Amino acid sequence: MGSPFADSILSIVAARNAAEPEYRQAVREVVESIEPLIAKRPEIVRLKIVERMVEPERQIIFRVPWVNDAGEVQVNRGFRVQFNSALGPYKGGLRFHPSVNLGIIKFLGFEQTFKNALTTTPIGGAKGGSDFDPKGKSEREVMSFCESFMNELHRHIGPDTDIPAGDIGVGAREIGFLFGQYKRITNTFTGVLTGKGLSYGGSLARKEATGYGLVYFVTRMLESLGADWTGKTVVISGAGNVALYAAEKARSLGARVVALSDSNGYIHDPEGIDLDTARRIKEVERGRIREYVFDHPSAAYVEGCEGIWSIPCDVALPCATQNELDGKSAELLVRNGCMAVAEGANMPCTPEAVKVFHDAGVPLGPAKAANAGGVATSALEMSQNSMRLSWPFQEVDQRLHQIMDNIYSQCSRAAEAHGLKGNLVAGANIAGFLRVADAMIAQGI
Ligand code: NDP
Ligand code: 2IT
Repeated sequence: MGSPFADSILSIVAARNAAEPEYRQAVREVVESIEPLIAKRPEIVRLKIVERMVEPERQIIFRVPWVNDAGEVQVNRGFRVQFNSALGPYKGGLRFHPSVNLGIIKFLGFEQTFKNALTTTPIGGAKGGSDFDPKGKSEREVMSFCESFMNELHRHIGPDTDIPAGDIGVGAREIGFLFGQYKRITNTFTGVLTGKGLSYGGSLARKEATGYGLVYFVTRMLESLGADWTGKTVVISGAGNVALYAAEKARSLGARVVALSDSNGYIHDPEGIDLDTARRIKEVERGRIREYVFDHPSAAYVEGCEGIWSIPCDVALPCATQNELDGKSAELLVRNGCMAVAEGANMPCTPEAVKVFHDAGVPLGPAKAANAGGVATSALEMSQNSMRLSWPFQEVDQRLHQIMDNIYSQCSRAAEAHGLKGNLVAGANIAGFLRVADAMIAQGI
């Protein structure tokens, strides 16, 4: 039981979104975190700001028909949830994964709104995607799906309206196919998507940005403990865009990354993972992480993902997917002496895991702060596209670094100002919420 305010919001959300547990989980965390604000800002209650925030501005669900290589017609479901435009045009990624449904997209869009606010760039929150599984599909099948997806999506997006990007299952290849189809249909060449290839308007450092940004954020967490990356043992789940570039940056700062995973299992290389091999397998060959041991027989491959958290480490970075790190795994990490955890994925820690870390005094960098470097750099890509120029890698990386430092400062200051010193989860929720709430109040009902 929370306060009457939290209970009333959560009961509305439960009634309206009964079949969407991930969405309700994301809302609960924010609503409980902003409790200390509610007494200080009565207009938030009077103007029903939270009730308005938990109802997306617009939800689009559409049919995506396409033809596979066997000549058979396939039908997938497409989504775009335009959550909140108080701070700018809708912005957020597209996820292509068989587990995608409306509740998953809504949890991601809700989180995105506050994350984007923390970046202090002018972007609202959205998310989209499909239950299409790009795994095992030919290049032609992926292209055919992307084109069909854009045949409907194009009428809902635009460089000043809604700017999608990548997420799980959507990387530079898919963004290219989507961009090409948008351009063909609309006869415009604009920055309507981010994460584009460098030859047609993409930003340098966007590919690296989420992983690098995560590591910049953790640098500040380690500093608060009087520590740095040198000699730290790091466990990272996932082996996709976020995981690989978090690993690269952590290693460049002197850490040893000993584990990576995919949805089948994990590799453990106590000497430190050879990232060239990992990148070749995942980025070039689109293979499975188990193939790593063919080149590095001294490393171990273990079937199943959860066991990755039993590997002793100083820093744990869950970078695969939601609810991948539960209470039991959190207890294992704490028992093995883990000193900091930060979420590269969106909502990877279950509420039980979050509680274990808090009770043990292990700092936790929440997703909407720690992984905001990707979307922040997407906003930098939008700026470059609007100006029709492109900044050097170092300039984008420096801006990213400043943004991540600023996000950390906002979170730790907001936590302290509300009597929750060190609680970065509450700090991120309060700071992000306030920014969106103030803009909503200013813009009327
Ligand atoms: P990728 O598709 O590049 O990689 C995803 C990785 O996570 C793969 O290794 C994948 O394994 C693994 N994975 C996906 N689903 C599951 C699952 N159900 N169980 C176990 N492992 C799984 O995606 P990203 O790296 O881009 O995204 C990873 C996380 O980071 C997501 O939560 C995403 O929302 C978040 N994120 C991404 C940003 C970005 O800029 N790309 C920005 C901010 C957050 P497999 O190959 O077996 O599917
Ligand atoms: O979860 C996220 O922040 C992303 N997938 C990146 C979104 C974006 O618009 O770059």
